[in-house]
Amino acid sequence: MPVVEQATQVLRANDRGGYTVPTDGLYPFQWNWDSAFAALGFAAFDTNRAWQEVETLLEAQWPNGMVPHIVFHQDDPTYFPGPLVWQANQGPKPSSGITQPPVAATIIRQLASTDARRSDGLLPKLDAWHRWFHSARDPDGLGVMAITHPWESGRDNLPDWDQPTAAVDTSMIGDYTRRDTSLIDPSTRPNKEQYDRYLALVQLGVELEWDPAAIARDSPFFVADVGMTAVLLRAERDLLVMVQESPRATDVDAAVIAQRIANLEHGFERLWNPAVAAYCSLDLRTGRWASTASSGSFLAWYAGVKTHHQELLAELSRYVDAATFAVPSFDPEHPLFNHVLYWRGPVWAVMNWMIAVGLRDADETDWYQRIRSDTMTLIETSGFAEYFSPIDAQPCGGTTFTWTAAIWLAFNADP
Ligand code: 9WN
Repeated sequence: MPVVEQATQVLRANDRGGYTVPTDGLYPFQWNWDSAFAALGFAAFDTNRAWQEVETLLEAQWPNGMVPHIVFHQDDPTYFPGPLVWQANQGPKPSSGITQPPVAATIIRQLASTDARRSDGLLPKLDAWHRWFHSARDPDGLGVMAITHPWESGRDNLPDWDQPTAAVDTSMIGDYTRRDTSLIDPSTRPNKEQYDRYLALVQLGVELEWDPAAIARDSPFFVADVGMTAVLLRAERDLLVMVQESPRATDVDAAVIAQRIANLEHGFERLWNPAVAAYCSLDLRTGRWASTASSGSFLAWYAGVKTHHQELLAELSRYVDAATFAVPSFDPEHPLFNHVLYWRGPVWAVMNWMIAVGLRDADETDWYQRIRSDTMTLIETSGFAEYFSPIDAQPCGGTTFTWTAAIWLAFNADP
C-alpha cells in the first residue's frame, strides 16, 4: 500500500470522534501537542477533521487559560496516572493539571486560509492560553518559560531534568502500578526513579490545588525549558499574524502580543550558554545549566531567533555527524546518550518537523531537505513508530503512532 494511504489509515484508526489518540493502547486519551500535530496531518486530506481536532483540544481549556496536557474524554484504567490521581478538576473536562508545548497556534495558522471564521473563533482562546504561560510559568517576567513537571516539556526523561528532579522528595508516594512498562519494553521507558519523581510532582500539584502561583513559589522543580520557550515564541508570532490579518479579531490586542514577543525574544538570549555554545535549559531554582544542548536547542530557528546562527549550525552538524539519522534528541557524544531510551537520544518526527521548518524559514534549505529526507526514510524503513534510533533506524516505543503519520503527511505535502 502506498505510504500516503498507510499514514492516512493510521490517523483514521486513531480517530476517536473529534479527537485522536496518540496510539491505540499505550495512550488512550487526547494529548495536547499530539493533537496539534494530528491536525497538521489531517490537513493533508480532511480539513474539517483537522479543525475539529484543535477545536476539541481548546474546548478543554481551563478558566485560567491553561490548556491541559491530557484530556481524559472517557474512563480508561489502562493508563496510569489517570484522572483520579491528577485530581485536576478545574476545566470543563477531566484532565491533567499541567500543559504541554503550545504548537496549536502555529498549526492553526497553517489551517487559517481554509476557514477564516473558524480560526477567528479560536484566537481569543489561543491568546488566553499564551497569556497564562507568561503569568503562570514566568511570574518574574524573565521572558523564559518554566516547566513544572518533566511531562510539561513533552520531552519526559531528557537528561536536562535529571539534576533538577533530584531535589524532589519521593518518600510519600506509596505503591503504584505502572501500565506503560507492561505494554512497551521497559528498558526503553523512563526508569522507576524518574517515575517516582513524576508522581511526587503530581502529588505536589494536587496538594497545591494546581494553583500556578503556589507551584511557581513552592515546587522544587521549576526549570526554564529552551524547547517550551521556543515553541511559545513561535506560537506568539503566528498568533500575532492571525490577529493582524483578521478584521474580526477585535477582542484580542495585537499590541499586547507584540509586547509578549519582545519579552520572549529578550528572554531567549538568557538561555544562551556560552560554555556549550548553544541555547540550553536553565534550572531556575539553582541557576544551573543543563550540561549540553538537546534537540530543543535547535528550535531556536523555529522561534525565529537567528542571533547565534552559525554557532548553532556548528552544533547541529556535530549532532548529525555523530549519528546516522538527524536529529538525535540528545547529544550523541555525551555519556548519557542512549539511542533507544526514550528522550535520551532517539529521533522524534515532531521535533524534526519543527527544526526543519525553522531552518527553512532561516533560508537553510539544504538543512530542511536533509532533515525532511531522514525523517521520511526512517518512517518508510521502520514504520509509524513512536520514535526511532538515530544510529540504526530501529523503531521504538508504540506503533501506528498518530504524530509520526502526521509528520510524514506534512513533509510529503511540503517538498
Ligand atoms: C506523558 C503522548 C505523549 C507525548 C509526550 C511523550 C509521552 C507521556 C508518557 O507521550 O508522554 O505525557 O506517558 O510517557 O513524552 O511528548 O505527548 O504521545
